Amino acid sequence: MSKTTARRFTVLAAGILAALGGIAATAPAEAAPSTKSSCTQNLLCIWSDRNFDGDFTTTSRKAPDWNDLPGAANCPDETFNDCATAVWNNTVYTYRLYENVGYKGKHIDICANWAGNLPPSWNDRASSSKMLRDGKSKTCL
Ligand SMILES: [Ca+2]
Repeated sequence: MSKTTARRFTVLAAGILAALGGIAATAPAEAAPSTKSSCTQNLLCIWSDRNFDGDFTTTSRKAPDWNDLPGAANCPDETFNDCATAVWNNTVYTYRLYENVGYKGKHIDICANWAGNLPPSWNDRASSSKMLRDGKSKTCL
């Protein structure tokens, strides 16, 4: 990188930082949105809105009733039951989501490390989940 290019980059970076500082200064402190970075390793992370937004919760291994998952203040009935729109399977195992509590009804498999919005037919539908110990599914997202 030439000196001129480096200087331009520095000026640009300073401008971006100033802009971000301005945004942070005007945003209400209590309105911190959940972001994808909230999802730590070895967890199945769940968001109520598209693109990792809205209410956020995590689970691992077995979650037989998503009514019991915390953090769904803005979901109907304030539970994650029928309220999940985006997920990140931040684990090395496949996770299976079920349409009903108690691992009942139809299911969809989420591949290890898959992150995204659930298909439209699964929006606000999942009600329980479990990790598949035997690893991979042939038809996971
Ligand atoms: Ca359901």
